[in-house]
Amino acid sequence: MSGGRAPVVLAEVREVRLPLLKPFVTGFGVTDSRRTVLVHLRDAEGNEGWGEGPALDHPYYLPDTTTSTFEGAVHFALPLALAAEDLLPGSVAAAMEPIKGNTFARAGVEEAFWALQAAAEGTTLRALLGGERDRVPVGESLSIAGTVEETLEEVALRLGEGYRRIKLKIRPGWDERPVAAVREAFGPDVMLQVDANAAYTLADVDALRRLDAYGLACIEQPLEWDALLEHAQLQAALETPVCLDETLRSLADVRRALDIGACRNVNLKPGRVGGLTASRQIAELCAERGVDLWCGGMMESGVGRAGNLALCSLPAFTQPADMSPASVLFAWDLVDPTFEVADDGTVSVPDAVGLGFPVRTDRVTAQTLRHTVVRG
Ligand code: OSB
Ligand code: MG
Repeated sequence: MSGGRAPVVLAEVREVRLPLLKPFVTGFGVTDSRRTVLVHLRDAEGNEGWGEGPALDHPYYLPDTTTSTFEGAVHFALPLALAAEDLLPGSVAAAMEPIKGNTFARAGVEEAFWALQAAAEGTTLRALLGGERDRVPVGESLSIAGTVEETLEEVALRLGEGYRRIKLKIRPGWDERPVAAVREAFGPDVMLQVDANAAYTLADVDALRRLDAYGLACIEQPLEWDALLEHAQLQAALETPVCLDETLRSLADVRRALDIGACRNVNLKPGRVGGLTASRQIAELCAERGVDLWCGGMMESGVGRAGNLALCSLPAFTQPADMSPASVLFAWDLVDPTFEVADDGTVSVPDAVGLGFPVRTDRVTAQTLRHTVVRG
């Protein structure tokens, strides 16, 4: 590329309803509707870029919502990005830096510029990000079920399908019982971890210490989203590595958390940290510090999963990703064909140029709840 790229002639933001198959139950409550935000770009040469800002509909995971993400993308992230000097993804990320928070909005815009750049260069998102692997190991994140029997059935199904790791959502009253049952039924060798989505406090340290007996890969986000110091206190009291999700919203957050021992394991979601540029920096930091790193999920459509998948091809990712395919989460995907999990529990990183998956624009249009053209 010589000094930047062709001008962007179309830039639009869409709020899109995804066809969730069943409610997702976690420590923060029930998610039974899934609206997401898509960013769509086209340049003067006809190259396209799509990105997703996968905040949830509600503010019970983090402050960002689908609504705030749509507004943030339309009014701030996309206008700043379009004003970036050369429109390259790194410049776009830098141009959006004045925005505080609103990480999902920035990530959706940035992903669209990454995909556009890959399309313009005739290369893959993986190559553009500097990724190596062509297959990525994945695990499932299991909703809180009504009964232990239901949980065991779901675990049996996914292990049978080859998934490399099981993550159980927990909350006070639903923690040791399902964990003990899964260990009892499937043995000590299954990679097992739990995610509390901020449902505990330091007063629950005894209940959390009881989980030390089960050889868990990690306990994800036991305490409140902003409880950085408390997580350091908790980690000192636990043998199981604490993993942070909600608390880590930037490279600086990850550095602080590692510096004070608030976690020994990192869940990285590009949406939550403001995009793929920050994600790559976080990956580098984790590799430097020898900290286990894996890619989390936000129940993205295939548009967002495409970015996650390309990111996971970096060698810094040492543990399986939360990457259930659309066939587990949705009636259908916004990309077609989408990815599936192979018998060995891996997902193939696409070889196709640009985003890597063909977007079903007919479905996107049909599912659009609102739509703002920022340029075009
Ligand atoms: O805490 O990791 C989480 C989904 C939405 C919001 C938060 C979380 C999750 C998941 C789902 O666990 C993982 C996936 O996208 O497959
Ligand atoms: Mg989590």
